[in-house]
Amino acid sequence: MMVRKRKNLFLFAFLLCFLLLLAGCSNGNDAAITPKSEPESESRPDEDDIVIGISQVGSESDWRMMNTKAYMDTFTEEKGYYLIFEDGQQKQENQVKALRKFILKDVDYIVLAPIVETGWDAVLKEAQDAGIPVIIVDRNVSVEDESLYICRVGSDLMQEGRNAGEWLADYLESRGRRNEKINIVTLQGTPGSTAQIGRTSGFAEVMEKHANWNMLEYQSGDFTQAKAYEVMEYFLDTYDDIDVVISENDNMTFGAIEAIKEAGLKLGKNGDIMIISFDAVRDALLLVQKGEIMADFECNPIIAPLVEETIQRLERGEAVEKVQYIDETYFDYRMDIETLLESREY
Ligand code: GZL
Repeated sequence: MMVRKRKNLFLFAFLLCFLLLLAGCSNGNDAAITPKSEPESESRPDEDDIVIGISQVGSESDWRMMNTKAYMDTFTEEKGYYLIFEDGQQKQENQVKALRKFILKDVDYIVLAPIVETGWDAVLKEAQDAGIPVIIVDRNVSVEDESLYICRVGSDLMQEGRNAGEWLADYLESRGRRNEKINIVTLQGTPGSTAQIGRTSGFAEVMEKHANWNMLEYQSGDFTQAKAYEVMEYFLDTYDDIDVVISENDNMTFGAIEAIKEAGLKLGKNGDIMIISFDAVRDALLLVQKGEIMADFECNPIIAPLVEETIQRLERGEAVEKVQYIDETYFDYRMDIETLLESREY
């Protein structure tokens, strides 16, 4: 009897342990049954790191990817920076959230690449009240109170548009087409972005000097290849005789070229349609070399070094200019692109 009892006791104890073990596994505490993967302990800035919060537009274009890479390559831990990078995924509300996160984290600097110009006053005021300097990069903001940001570092986007217009005027003059009626369509970038506003208005300024230039229509391709392909298809279905496409970035140009070729039309100076583009990313310059893009106006994405220089100046207590433009150029079908590409960073 004792033996059985002891056996029973043993059996009971075994069953009890087994049930407890099972309960431990099934009490919803996944940690007991899933492999322990200790969450990365969020790294912390060192005492004297300069903590920078960067709110980026998104990853909509080749240009943007290079712009982002330059920030990553510039603001490194080795150089004493602690970078918090937030991709806005092309939505202003995501960027506003990112800025509020940076304010909560009390970063030393906020670097904002604003997707559009308006809608920033409130959150920039919160940053100012928190004593966090804001540097606007790439595009611009339109705010009531310019003291809400320390400075802007980027391109003169309106000048890019003017340069494109003057290039077209010179080209047409050189081909004896000065007074010929020229039908133009424009693939615009993200509506309300400085790049779209600047390039459109800069080109329009030159167009006013040429009564024979006829802007058939503006449509947004949102700086993406896919949207621009659709818009170019619409343009080709709607207008019989398009002479020039103004495309406000290279990714939209890639989409436009696809649609134009599918329509059986030829590109270039001896073709049906000429394209003038912006950004001058490597893949587009190869198309300039082929003569499929007539001219490409550079928008230099490597802004980060000038932003770093500006932050270092601010760290030393120096005053900085309200706007700092980066150097830019252009490329056209007459140039030796292959040689130029050898010395080009992007
Ligand atoms: C220009 C930049 C634009 C590029 C596009 O400064 O904001 O945004 O021209 C990018 O390629 O999407």
